[in-house]
Amino acid sequence: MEAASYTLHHHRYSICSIMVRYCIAIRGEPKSGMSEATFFEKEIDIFANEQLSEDFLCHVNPKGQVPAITTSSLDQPLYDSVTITHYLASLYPSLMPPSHRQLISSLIDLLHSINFFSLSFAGSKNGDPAGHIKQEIQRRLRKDVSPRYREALEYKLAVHEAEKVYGLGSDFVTKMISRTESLLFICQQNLPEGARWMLGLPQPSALDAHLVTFIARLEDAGRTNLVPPRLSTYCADARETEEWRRIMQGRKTAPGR
Ligand SMILES: N[C@@H](CCC(=O)N[C@@H](CS)C(=O)NCC(=O)O)C(=O)O
Repeated sequence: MEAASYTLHHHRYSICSIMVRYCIAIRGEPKSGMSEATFFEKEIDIFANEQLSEDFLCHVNPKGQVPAITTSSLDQPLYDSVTITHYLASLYPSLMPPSHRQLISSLIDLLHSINFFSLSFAGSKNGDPAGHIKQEIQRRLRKDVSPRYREALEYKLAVHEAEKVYGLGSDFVTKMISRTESLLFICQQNLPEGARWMLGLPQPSALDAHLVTFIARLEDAGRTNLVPPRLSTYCADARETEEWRRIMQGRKTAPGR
């Protein structure tokens, strides 16, 4: 049987894309009886609004976000980093070893109940990224576009209002900070003394891929004060690994930080 091949649509400074890229980098051995899959990367320049193109919205991700995976192995593209992670774990079991699957999955869900955009961009000196994308969607909607593209842009606008524009309100950001503190407290309790990886597992799991990226983003966005020292060391050690270096190529998780 021919090995499956996947195209990951991503952006180098997208936190959710980095989470998935790190999962792929640490994926380990394929499930027994399955052959190794091939992963190609396609960069979508979200800073130049490529995620708003008709092709991307209609054929890759109606939410107009990265990461997303397209493949001939599935009827539909896959999008949302948590959904993609579960799919990857079904192919590469060490991402969610059966003995710890439930805990890994619930901690990843808890982590993703935090709006990363709020913590990354609230009070940003680099303009208003949420407003900029909203204006671009509205600009395209004023043009003579095909009915399917109009519908796709209207859906994207609704998603964007709910997830991004709303996410920058100060009460909402305060709530996200408090969720972050609770999450990191729980995670620290699940990092046994002296352990390299969460839950004391011998190799990194999907939880490490999501958590390391999240902590790295907090630090790169100037929110180091939210990170307990032991988790900061845990993240710094992970950032020294060959897998992290390979995907990040010496970059931070956000530009110009
Ligand atoms: N819940 C989604 C969030 C994806 C997301 O918001 N991606 C951002 C980059 S981190 C994006 O594509 N932003 C461009 C936009 O919203 O138009 C996931 O976990 O994948």
